[in-house]
Amino acid sequence: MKLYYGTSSPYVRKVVIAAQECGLDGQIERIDTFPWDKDTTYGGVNPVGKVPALITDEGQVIYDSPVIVEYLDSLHNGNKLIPLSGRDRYEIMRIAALADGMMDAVILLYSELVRRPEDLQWDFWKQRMRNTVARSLDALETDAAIFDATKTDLAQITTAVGVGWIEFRLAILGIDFRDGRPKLSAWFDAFSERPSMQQSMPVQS
Ligand SMILES: N[C@@H](CCC(=O)N[C@@H](CS)C(=O)NCC(=O)O)C(=O)O
Repeated sequence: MKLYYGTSSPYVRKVVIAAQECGLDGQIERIDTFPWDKDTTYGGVNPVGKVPALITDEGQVIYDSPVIVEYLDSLHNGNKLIPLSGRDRYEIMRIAALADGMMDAVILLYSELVRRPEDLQWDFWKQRMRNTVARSLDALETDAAIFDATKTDLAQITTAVGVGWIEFRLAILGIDFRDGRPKLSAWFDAFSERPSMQQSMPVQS
């Protein structure tokens, strides 16, 4: 399999962690991709122009990150990252959607702060994204009550890459996810000990 990859993307990190937790990381070749490059041809792989995308051994193209994780989860018989049925399946998918939505908001905020010239930045928009991130983190503080760092699933992986990225970009965003969120904070520290987390730390690209 081939993974269109970026070293600082939390969505890519989600897939890398999932692959390792599923015992599949040795089967994935990484293709370094910078979707913001003005000359990139990556839109021919994923028309939306976002990493990650996966090419399966059969040549099928799969995106975006939740779909890739579901595909990887179908390739092994161990502990499933997404339960196949029942209430737990929808609870895990809901929390993963919450953490994905939080990442979407924080990345829009980051893009506004870093990619847009300061005199063109829109304060209303930045505050709206900050509010979304704060509400989502508060909801994850509640959801962290059911997290168990000794196990793994899509909800925990997505939350970990989301809050990990907020911490990675702390100096630019000025958002301390730990502030007033002791459960989320303690869970993240414990979950971060997993080898899949240690071996996928974000790196500035
Ligand atoms: N929903 C997508 C989001 C992926 C995404 O936003 N990737 C960012 C990198 S962190 C990207 O490639 N951005 C390039 C762009 O927006 O043009 C997923 O889960 O895979």
